[in-house]
Amino acid sequence: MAILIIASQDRPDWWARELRTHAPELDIRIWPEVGDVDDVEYVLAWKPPRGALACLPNLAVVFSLGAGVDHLFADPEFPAHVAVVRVIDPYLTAGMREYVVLHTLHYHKNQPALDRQQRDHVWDDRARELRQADEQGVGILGLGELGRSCAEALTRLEFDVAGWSRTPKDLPGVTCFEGRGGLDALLARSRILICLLPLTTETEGILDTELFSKLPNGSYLINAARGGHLVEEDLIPALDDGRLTHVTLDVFRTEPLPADHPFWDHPQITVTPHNAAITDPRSIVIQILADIERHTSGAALSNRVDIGLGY
Ligand code: NDP
Ligand code: OXD
Repeated sequence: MAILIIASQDRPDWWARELRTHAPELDIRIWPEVGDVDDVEYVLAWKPPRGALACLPNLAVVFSLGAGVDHLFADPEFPAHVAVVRVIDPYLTAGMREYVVLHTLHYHKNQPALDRQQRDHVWDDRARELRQADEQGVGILGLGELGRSCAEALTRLEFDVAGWSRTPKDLPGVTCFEGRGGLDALLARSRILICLLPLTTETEGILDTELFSKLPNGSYLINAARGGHLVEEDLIPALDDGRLTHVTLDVFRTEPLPADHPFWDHPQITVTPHNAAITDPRSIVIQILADIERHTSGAALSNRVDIGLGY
């Protein structure tokens, strides 16, 4: 039995080192040095090249090195019979919670306008209408592992939090909406909209002109999910016509964001390099090894993805 790491864009040596620290007896290989393909039963993957998984005849489980699994299903040759396990990890959840709280507070405290005032040497302490946190409607698209934790943290800060999911939810202090029928009501009350959805055929391109038109005028957007959620060409017109005031983007259709992309220099766009929450091999590897043990003994895997739903 061998474990193959396919993560050329995500520090494969670090993952290998962590695996070897905890299980020195394992046969660990790093793509593209696969060796005998028949040996490989488990793969740790982040954005594997097209066809890389399909050529492993005895592959049983793919461990996504992120919470999202769209990077696996983007491969048209993805072998649909294998099990997929994704990351659910307290450090990852904390990282996202911190990112979302940071940028929500940035908007709540009107920081983009204050930054402009400092640049222009303007002292104006009345530059925004007074709005308390409990008058600030915050909407979260996606109430899964990450969305729920962000909703709880923002509720503790007394924001007026609502969330949207595919199936009904009941979260203390959070107004919950579900399904396509519930989306408009969430948008209408969200001055700060946060996207934490998985990228699937249902959610691709959801952040578009039509959605922006249903938000209160002058809203803020934080997209920490996937670049594919945003219709990029719809964003700058929505900022220009005042529908949106400022947006924070951690994820992009093309990553790294090309140096000549207009988002880099736009004064109303904050760009971060897909680092809202980072998987930490030190904690994930322990989970992966436990799952391999479970799989070997015929027990159920943890955090298994529903391939039909795509998340
Ligand atoms: P989960 O699978 O736990 O949660 C997904 C949520 O989205 C669920 O509430 C689900 O609804 C909802 N959802 C899915 N499809 C739809 C739909 N069609 N309509 C309405 N709601 C829908 O995912 P996580 O919270 O763990 O992660 C979310 C995403 O965040 C990841 O897929 C990844 O893309 C991104 N991410 C980004 C990172 C970064 O650094 N920028 C780091 C980690 C993750 P239901 O509960 O009903 O199933
Ligand atoms: C993830 C990510 O999906 O880092 O975990 O984007």
